[in-house]
Amino acid sequence: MQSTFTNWNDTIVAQATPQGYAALGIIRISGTKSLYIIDTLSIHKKISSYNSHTLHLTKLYYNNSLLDEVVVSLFKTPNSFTGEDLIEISAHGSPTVLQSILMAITQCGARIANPGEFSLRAFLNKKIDLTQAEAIGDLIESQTTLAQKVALHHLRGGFKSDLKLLKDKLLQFAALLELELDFSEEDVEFLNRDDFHQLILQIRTLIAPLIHSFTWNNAIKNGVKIVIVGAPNTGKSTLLNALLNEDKAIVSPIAGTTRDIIEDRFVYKHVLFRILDTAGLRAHSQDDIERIGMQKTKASYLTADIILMLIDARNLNDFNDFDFNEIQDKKIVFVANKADLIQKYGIVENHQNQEVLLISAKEKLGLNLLQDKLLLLSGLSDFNDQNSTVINVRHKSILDALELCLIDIENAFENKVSSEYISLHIREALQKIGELTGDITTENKLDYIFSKFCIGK
Ligand SMILES: Nc1nc2c(ncn2[C@@H]2O[C@H](COP(=O)(O)OP(=O)(O)OP(=O)(O)O)[C@@H](O)[C@H]2O)c(=O)[nH]1
Ligand SMILES: [Mg+2]
Repeated sequence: MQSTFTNWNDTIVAQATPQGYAALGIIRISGTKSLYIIDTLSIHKKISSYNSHTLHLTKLYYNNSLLDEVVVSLFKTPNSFTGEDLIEISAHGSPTVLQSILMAITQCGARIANPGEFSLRAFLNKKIDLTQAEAIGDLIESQTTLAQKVALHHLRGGFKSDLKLLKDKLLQFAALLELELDFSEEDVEFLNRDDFHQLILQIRTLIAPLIHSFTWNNAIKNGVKIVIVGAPNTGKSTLLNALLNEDKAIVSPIAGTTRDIIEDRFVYKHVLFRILDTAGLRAHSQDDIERIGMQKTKASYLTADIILMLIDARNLNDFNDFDFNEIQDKKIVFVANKADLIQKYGIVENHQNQEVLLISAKEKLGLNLLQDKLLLLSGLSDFNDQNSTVINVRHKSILDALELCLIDIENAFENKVSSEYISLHIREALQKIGELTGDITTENKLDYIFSKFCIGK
């Protein structure tokens, strides 16, 4: 891909809404020619003569033929998303109409935007920092309200304010140390060593929860993975259907019905869960296909966040047959289905002191208990979206490097290593923070980050 930086002065255009038929379709133009272009198309109304932040109902024409009647939003530089003159055209959402408007705009001198180019311009014009730009991408991709809240928090600068705090503290630090270096011949100490140690600890305490929050990254973005396992005929497929509220998997009294893995998603109290129904596990199978199904089951529960172990409520000790060695580090919920046959619901304990939830998938009884338990095990039940959360891989890797750098500083201090050396490490730490907020970036890195956006963002 050509670098977006080389075409920095171009006026760019893109459809900001998805392709396909809809009530409305929005086209966005940004750059120095935006006003000229809209005036050329809106022959009866000179949009550029109005104030910024105004809306205009107008007809667009090209080569004397009417393209559409549209609403134009006018944003003049520097008060726009990109910081440039920016026009948003709300047209009728027909692909042919939108295509013809786009064509006319490019004929007037704009070019089709590269992925993420609007956000890139917003960033380059200092309208947003890098974490906010990335949050736009995360927000648009978010599939749950939780992911949306985290992204919105970043967009409002949540991450940025934490980082600023960090950076200020480090700068204070660096200044005192460098002062010491300037006066090195006099052998004075401006920096109180205890205060310094405290400060490093404080900074590490500040970033530790950020780093830890990445643990939730996958769960927030892609859903908590639950795999239902159990012997054939225990009602795994019936349970999947009950949780999805849909007849997704085939249910039958024949043992060994499910062979392939069946997967779907549901949201419970804002948390997205991915649930997988698998082939029943049994010690001996004569059937080749069933054996392949069982292998697939094993592969899938090894990557689960939560294993939902299902048995028949008529024998609460059936769990004993299961080989738990491979899944010792997994979260497991023990569920006994067909509780309608013993007319007992709620939480009981079996002989192994395992907590077992009694439910009936068929009668949809006890499901709330199970859902609450899954929510609890997901760790996201009391997730506080106001806390800064790192859900971006790039941020996580820089924070990891920053933490190592702080540990280095701490060790260097304890071992009475020279101030020059420590000051070097502090600079490195400041560099890392700059990389996070985008104060320090190379063109290549920016191109890479923004090219992952879709066109129109
Ligand atoms: N009484 C009662 N029957 C149930 C319940 N849940 C499932 N069943 C029945 O148990 C039988 C097996 O159900 P499935 O959901 O197909 O069981 P499975 O675990 O997916 O079975 P395999 O795919 O063969 O491993 C069916 O006849 C269901 O109607 C329940 O809560 N109560
Ligand atoms: Mg099944």
